[in-house]
Amino acid sequence: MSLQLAPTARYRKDYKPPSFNILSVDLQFYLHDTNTRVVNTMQIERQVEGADLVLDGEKFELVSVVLNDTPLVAGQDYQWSETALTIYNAPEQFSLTIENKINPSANTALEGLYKSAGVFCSQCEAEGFRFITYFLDRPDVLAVYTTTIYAPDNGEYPYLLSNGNKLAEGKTENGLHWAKWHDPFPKPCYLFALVAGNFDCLEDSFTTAEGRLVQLQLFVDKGNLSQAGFAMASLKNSMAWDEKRFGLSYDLDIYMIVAVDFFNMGAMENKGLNVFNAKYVLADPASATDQDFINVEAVIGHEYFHNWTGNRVTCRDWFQLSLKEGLTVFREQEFSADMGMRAVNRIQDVRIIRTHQFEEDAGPTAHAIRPDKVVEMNNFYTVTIYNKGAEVVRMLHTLLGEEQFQAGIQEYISQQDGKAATCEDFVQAMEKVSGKELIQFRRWYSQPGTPEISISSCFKRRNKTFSITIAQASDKPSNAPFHIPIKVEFITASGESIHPPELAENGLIELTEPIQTFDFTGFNEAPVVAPLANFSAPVKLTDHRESSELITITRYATDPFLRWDAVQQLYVQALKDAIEQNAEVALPSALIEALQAALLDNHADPAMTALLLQTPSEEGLATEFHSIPVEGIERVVTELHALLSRALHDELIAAWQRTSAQYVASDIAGRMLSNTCINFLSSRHNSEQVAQAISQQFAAKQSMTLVFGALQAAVHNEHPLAKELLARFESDWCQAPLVMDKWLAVQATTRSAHTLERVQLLMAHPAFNWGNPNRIYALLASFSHNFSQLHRADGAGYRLLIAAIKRLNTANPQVASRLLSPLLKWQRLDTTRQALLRELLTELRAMPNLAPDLFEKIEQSFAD
Ligand code: 7MF
Ligand code: ZN
Repeated sequence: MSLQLAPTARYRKDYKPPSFNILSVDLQFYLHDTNTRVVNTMQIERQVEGADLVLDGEKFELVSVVLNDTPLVAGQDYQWSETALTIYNAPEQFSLTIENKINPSANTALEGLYKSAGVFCSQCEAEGFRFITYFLDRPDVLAVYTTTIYAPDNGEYPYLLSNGNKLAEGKTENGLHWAKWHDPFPKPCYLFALVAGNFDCLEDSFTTAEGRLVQLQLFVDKGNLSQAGFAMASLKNSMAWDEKRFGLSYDLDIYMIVAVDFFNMGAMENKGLNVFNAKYVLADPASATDQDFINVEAVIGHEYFHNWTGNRVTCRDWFQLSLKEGLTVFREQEFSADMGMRAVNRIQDVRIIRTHQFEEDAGPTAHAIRPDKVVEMNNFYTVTIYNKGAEVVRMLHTLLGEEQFQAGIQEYISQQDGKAATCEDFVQAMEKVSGKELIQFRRWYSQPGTPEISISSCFKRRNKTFSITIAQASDKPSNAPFHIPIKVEFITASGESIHPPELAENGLIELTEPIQTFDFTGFNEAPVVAPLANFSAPVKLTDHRESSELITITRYATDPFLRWDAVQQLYVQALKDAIEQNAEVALPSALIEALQAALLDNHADPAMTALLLQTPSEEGLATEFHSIPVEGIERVVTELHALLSRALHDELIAAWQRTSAQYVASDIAGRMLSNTCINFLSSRHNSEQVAQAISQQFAAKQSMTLVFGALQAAVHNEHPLAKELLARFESDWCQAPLVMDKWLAVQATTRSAHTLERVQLLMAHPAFNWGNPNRIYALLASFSHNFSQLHRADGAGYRLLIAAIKRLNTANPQVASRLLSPLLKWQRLDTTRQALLRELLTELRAMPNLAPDLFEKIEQSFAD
């Protein structure tokens, strides 16, 4: 046993307001690669009699502490440890100046202030400001920041950026230049940002609804300006949309976005100075797919929308993270939906919830959207906090309607502007404007787990009544019943939709009891019940449905999500049946006919047809099982792909020819269908027609969507053309790292027995780089979601991933921790795989200097 000290847990119930408040802070940075000097002057006010001032600070060198112009004496006036500086006998109101030194070049964790690829860059959320200087690093301490940046005036750092407005700039006598920034809005330190480097800058402006002119600046690496236009347009769209739909305008005179190559996450909403991973900024049709464009728009929107939901109103403590993230994801989803394909977006969001959030709920790291206990905050940027959090906000929207929901937002913001709020404050605002009681609804914040819904019905011909009985259960036995909004449609066998008088206009039923019956009148026959329209709640429907009913829903439901979901249920039932009966996969012929008809229908939305043909992923199917049958899942998913390729062959050819003949620049939906078709078709290895189709599509150099679609189809289906296309793609794009990420990912996600050896080779390829998170995500996170190859029976997949995690443990724990998640569900695997994983995880746990990020997750997976 190693004698490592367990990192300490923090509990939501222990929240206490800070003993001191920091009103304002003046920061001076003297940038240097290995020895950056920070001078930090804070105006501080005591809040609690008798308390010591304990400031957070880690991994830097303290130079001096001065209180009201008096130098303090170590050991007498203050004491410091690895993680904190304690000042004794601090007065009521005082100024405190701390000087310290940091080494940005050595900072490979990319948290705090770091230097990568010639750029100084900061990332402070959640608790990274403590790596920059001593501070009260908690979101309920809001200060006004003035920041002066000094850097060598040698051409390496023409841009010196921080939050707010630039007050002044100049040069010193000793070869430095400087810029001074002031942010008038009080903010927590996690929203602080500093960037210094050499960029190209795309300039634009936006006039707010009140007629204020806002300067917009988008900074990208030299030479990339031509790929910045779409992000700028998305920013302006976001600003206009937030005014129109939420009545919220931007508040500073300048909005800056910097795209950087080395970044752990997608992007960061620092006040007035967003920092973005370059992959969510740069996009042009030749090098970025349609999905890349959609992601850029969504992430630009997300960070912009944080200006009100996160920055102006921030979080009281990190247990409230979903207050800003769930709400901002909801806003971003609505923005994307209003900008483009609402139904397609909704279906894709539901897929994320079902494959990843339900998976998290079923595993050892399950947590409520407002957790009770945290060891390492970085582990809580999860699909539960973000995506389930957005679903909870969406349920409020469904229960209250757009008008009352918007009134609730206005109420919440006017009450909490400039403050640090809680989830409770948010629900109270919604309650106040609507008069709707949300006591039981609050359980969505406190209880983890996925509710399971089961529906039975009873038709009485004599009095034409139809009643449905809905039962709710939970995968977490201690859960009390939830308040669940369930939107339903009733459809007759002939496809008529029936709206009984007892059903609300919008089809909404509110389930609050463990079991509850709802009565409806005016039915001449028993209708087909189609529950959960628009996925009105993040729940599982557990009933086994008749194929004929699902076919009726697919044909006639008015809600596109319901039509798509019925097909998904047919796929899942067929796959589960084949596993359980150890039989070959078989689909109802009515489904095949419906898919054939959809492929041939000139008037059907090609995007919806593409989604109907999207079969369950192996990971998605695994969430259907408590005990995961790895080989069975791999077998039936492969069989279903082959079955559809065979049964739909002629229609796939026809649809591919139709869509590829009529591309226009904006035809995202057509390209989705082309790629879907070519993917099925590529499983035919000896068809000249198919080989030609692949080659023709791969040659469409103006569209990365098509080029990559063809490449992926060939590689994933191990088509004879795959090798050659990979080589050509590599030689075309070897100078473009973000495009090479696709090349790495497509190989790492191939369901082939050779994939693991290939990934091993690729770790030594020049396109890979252990220091850049994007490269690690592209190759290794992709592999970690390659179900069949990760779970190879010989354990080689596990060993590869664990070795990577060990290598990253000290270099970049956040990235290491993300790679670990797919390995934690060992308790749901067979005994052989359990043994393999237990041994590897035990070994990892014993590692010296194990990062708390990894410690917390391993502990959770071993608990009970
Ligand atoms: C869209 O939430 C959706 C989610 C934290 C970093 C961005 O704005 C953020 C930051 C993580 C994981 C996902 C996202 C972000 C972060 C994200 C980005 C765009 N406050 Br970690
Ligand atoms: Zn966010």
